[in-house]
Amino acid sequence: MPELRISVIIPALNEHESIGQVVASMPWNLIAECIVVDNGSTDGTGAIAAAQGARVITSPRGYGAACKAGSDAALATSGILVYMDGDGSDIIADLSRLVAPIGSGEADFVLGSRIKGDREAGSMLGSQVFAGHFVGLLLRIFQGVRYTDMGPFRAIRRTSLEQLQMSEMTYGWNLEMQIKAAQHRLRIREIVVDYRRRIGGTSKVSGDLAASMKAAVRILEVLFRTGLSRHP
Ligand SMILES: Nc1nc2c(ncn2[C@@H]2O[C@H](COP(=O)(O)OP(=O)(O)OP(=O)(O)O)[C@@H](O)[C@H]2O)c(=O)[nH]1
Ligand SMILES: [Mg+2]
Repeated sequence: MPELRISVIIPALNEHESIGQVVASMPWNLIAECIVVDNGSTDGTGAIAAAQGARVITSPRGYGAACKAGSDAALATSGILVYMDGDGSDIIADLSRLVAPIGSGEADFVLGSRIKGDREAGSMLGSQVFAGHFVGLLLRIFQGVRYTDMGPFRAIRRTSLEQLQMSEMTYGWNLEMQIKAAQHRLRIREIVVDYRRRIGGTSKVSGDLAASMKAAVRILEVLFRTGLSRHP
C-alpha cells in the first residue's frame, strides 16, 4: 500500500493563548499540512496560526462546520485526516500512534480515547467521562461497536470519511462520525491517548454551562436520530 499523506485539521475559535504553541509543535516531518479553521475569532488566532506555518481557512460558524470545511480543504494528495483541538489539550506526540493503524491498512477510523489515558486533573469533567461510557453502552447495544469516549483527537481515512456524508455542523460532529463509522462497517480502533487542561483561554464547551447544555442536547439528538438504527 502506498504511504498515505496526512492533513491535520484544527477547529479553533479565540485560542490565541494556545494556537501558536499547538501549531509550532506539529510533527512537520510526518504531516503534509496543518489546517486551522478559524470561523470568527476576534483575538488574532488565525494570524498566530499562520505565522507558525498553518494554512488558515474560514468556514460557517460551528465546531462541525469547521471540521467539515477543514476536511473539504485538505490537500487532494492527503489520504488521512487527523482532527485535534486548538487549545493544547491533545498530546501531539500521540499522533504517530493514532495514524499507524490506518497507514498499515488495518483500520479506517482511529479514535483517541482519553478514558484510560493519563489525564491531568481537571482536564475532563466527570460528566464527560460518564457521557463517554453512557453513549458507549448504547452504541454497543444498537451498533455492536465498542467506544469509550467521544474525544476530539482522531484519524480517519479520507475515502472513508467521504462515505459517511457528515452533516452535523455543531458539537454532534464527533459522535456522528463514530455512529456512521459503525453503520458503514468501517474498521474501527480505539487507542489510549493522554489529555491535559487547555493551555489558556476560555472554554467554548465543557467549561461553559450554557454551551455544554447545548452540546449535550445536540449529542442526544444525534444519538437518537442516527444511533439507534443499524442502517445509515
Ligand atoms: N472554528 C471553530 N472552532 C471551535 C468552535 N467552537 C469550538 N471550537 C474549537 O473547538 C475546540 C474544542 O473547544 P473547547 O472549548 O476546547 O471545548 P472543551 O474541550 O469541551 O472545553 P475545555 O475543557 O475548556 O477545553 C477548541 O479548539 C475550540 O477553539 C467554533 O464554533 N468554530
Ligand atoms: Mg478543550
